[in-house]
Amino acid sequence: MEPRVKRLFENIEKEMDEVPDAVVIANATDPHLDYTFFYVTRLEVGRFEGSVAVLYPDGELHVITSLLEAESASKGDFNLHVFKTIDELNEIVDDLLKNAKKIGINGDELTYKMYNFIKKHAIDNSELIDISKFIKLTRMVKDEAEIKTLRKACEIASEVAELMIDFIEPGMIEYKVAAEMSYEMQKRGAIGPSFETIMAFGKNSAEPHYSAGEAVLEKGQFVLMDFGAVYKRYCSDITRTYFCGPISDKQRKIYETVAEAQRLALDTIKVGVPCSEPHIVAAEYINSTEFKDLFTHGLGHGLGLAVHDGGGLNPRAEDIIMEDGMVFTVEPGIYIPGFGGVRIEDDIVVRKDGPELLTTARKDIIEL
Ligand SMILES: [Mn+2]
Repeated sequence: MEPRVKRLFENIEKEMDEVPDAVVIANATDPHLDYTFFYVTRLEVGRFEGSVAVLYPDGELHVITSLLEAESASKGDFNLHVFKTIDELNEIVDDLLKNAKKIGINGDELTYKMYNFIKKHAIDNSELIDISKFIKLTRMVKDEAEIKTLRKACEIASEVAELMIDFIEPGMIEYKVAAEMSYEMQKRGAIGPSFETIMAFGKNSAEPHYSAGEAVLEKGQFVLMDFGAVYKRYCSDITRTYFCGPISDKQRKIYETVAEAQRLALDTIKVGVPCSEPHIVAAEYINSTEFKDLFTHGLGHGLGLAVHDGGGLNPRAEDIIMEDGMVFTVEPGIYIPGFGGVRIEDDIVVRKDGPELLTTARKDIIEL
């Protein structure tokens, strides 16, 4: 019995009259892997291309994989089926779905090819239903094992953010600093960066989705870094903005405004609050200052096995109510085209009385 599988079916049951007889999670080829496969199997190692998980309402979990992944899969706690030939694969899946009149699929992640694979193995007159909404809701609420892993991913990123305070100097190139950060994260146990590291000097910091280019750091510039670590498949995501001194009055004002917006947003976060609330509070504050309309994105997103793990803190999320264990980024920013920007991002767990901070790097005004 896998409690995560059980919880998924419980969430389906809350809204659907008839729950599916089975849910099938099917990976195609990397990068078309459904992280829900890793969520239910808890497998920390292995790629599992072409592997399939079959989930039943009582929490029973079956995993079908090839010989290539047999060793990695043997570490899991589920019913394992290893196939050597395609005929064997077909036989196993046919057998697991022989009583399933309704089959749940993850429409958000399933490729057309794997959809047809499931359809081929479903019995006649069976129905395939998209249950991606419930998968998202289930994965949004992290259990303590997940939070422990996320805490470590965040600790690695926080340490590296602080390490950069002494490392970065005028004359350095953006991409070389980004490379140093990846190296330092991996030295601390990360398997790699959780996305392309953003290292933006000067006016480049006004582009929220810049990456790292060839700009050379000069005195008086913003230094915006947005990055994260993958640890045991779980992602952290942190942003710090430093200044290659001396800092100007305008830079200071932008920073203090973003920092206050983040404090106000964090103050709203607790169990029972709509996910739209923190964004509204942060945006209203920024819009009441001279930096009106310069906060141009949502306040935060869900975080977990994926960097954008479903759900988020934005004005459209009024129907999703915060629950204990939800993990979000909280990242207000102000961006002035041609001048530069500031973003401060932390990762938090929603708790009963307020947010539990997972990222801990310094965020006072720092002149390098
Ligand atoms: Mn983020």
